[in-house]
Amino acid sequence: MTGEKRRVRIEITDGVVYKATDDDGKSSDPYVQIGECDDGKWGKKLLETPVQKKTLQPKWNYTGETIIKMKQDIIIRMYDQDTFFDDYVGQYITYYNGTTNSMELKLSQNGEAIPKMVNATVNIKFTDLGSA
Ligand SMILES: [Ca+2]
Repeated sequence: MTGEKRRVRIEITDGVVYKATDDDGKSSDPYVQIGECDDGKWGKKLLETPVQKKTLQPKWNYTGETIIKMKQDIIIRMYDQDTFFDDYVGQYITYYNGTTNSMELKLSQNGEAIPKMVNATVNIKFTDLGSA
């Protein structure tokens, strides 16, 4: 049912960054955040991976648990960690449908389902752990 709170395990295994954002033009320090999406905007942060240093093929092998409402829009977004201001890489906007699901997300500037320009990909698995 829409709005029902579900406990969810989220595994963020790895990904690819297509455009290096570090000053040397060769690498990035990527990490991924997942948050609630309210009216197309970033809302409450739910999870965040550690940073993978100096790589365009990050392997986070991260597992976290959170609570997401059914049909709640969520944003999966990637940043490159920098000393002062982290660079935004891209995002994907979807919603939680209550099923166990592995997918490769294509992250873009605006997070649309079929982006014209893909900035990065992220492999992610949602496992539904029941009502919360
Ligand atoms: Ca960096």
